[in-house]
Amino acid sequence: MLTQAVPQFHVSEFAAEVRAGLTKPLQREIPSKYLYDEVGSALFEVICVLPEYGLTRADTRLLRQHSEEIVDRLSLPTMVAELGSGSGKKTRWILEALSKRQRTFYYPIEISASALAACEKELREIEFVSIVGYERPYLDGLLAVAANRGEDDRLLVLFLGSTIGNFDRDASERFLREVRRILFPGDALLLGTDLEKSVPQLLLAYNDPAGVTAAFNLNVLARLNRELGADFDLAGFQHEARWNFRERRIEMHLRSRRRQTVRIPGAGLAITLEKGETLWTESSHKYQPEDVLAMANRTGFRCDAQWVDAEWPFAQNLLIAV
Ligand code: AVI
Repeated sequence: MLTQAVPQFHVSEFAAEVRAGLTKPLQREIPSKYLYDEVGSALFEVICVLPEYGLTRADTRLLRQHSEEIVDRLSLPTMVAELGSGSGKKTRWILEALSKRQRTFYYPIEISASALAACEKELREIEFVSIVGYERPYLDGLLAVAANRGEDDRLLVLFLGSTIGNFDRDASERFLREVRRILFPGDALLLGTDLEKSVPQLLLAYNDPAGVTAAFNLNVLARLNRELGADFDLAGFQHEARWNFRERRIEMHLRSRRRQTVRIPGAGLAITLEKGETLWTESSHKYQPEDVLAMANRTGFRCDAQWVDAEWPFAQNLLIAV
């Protein structure tokens, strides 16, 4: 696989965002993208196989069952760009279906070099598929892919796994509009969205009894210790998953078990946390199937088809740029 690399997070950007988040007046935050260093990405892979977290299996099941039908709905030839390919396991089904009909160019776009390497290892043996990875933020990578398209090429963008749910609702629509601006009418976006389900089921999915999600969440503090010289005592924090009824999202927080002062020299910061105060680390929005149709219409797409998993409410949505 060829990889087009561009340096990602400069330490200064990381430090500035951590500083901005941790000094917010009402609720301190750490941006969720910083959960995914090498350790965090490995822990996320384990979350995906936990019995309590059905999201990834539902996503994969839908792709396995419906890839032929999805591909039948596309205009060919189509090149495939994936925003956040991760290990690439789910993408196999689409690439196999597409490569039966045409030679297929696949462009995974990832900020993690190790995830890109894993993705290429997973998919490189599929016949008639060429892979060129882009180690860049999503929209930068997509712009680069679109700039190299042939005159007759259509583009299929994959945004799987309900990563869209980790954006605030406004930000998710802004992001879809940005994606749409890069596409031509008739191009496609396959969007995975996790659907609303019972609150106890959701809470268990984000606070599993084996403690893997807790480790994933706490690792962000370990990362601040490693990369910004912070002195977080991980034992002084408790992982918490809560359902926000108004916003219809799971929130992950880290609750301080005592009043404590933490120094983060790399961000030029020292903060004092009260006992019980939380650091908000992630939101995971959940949808109704019709929310996705409305969101598509508001952002320059129409929903061509929607497939919902029977076991774990999750929808695969094929959106066409209008
Ligand atoms: C990557 N993303 C869709 C996951 C989610 O479900 O929001 C991240 C995650 N956080 C905790 N468990 C999984």
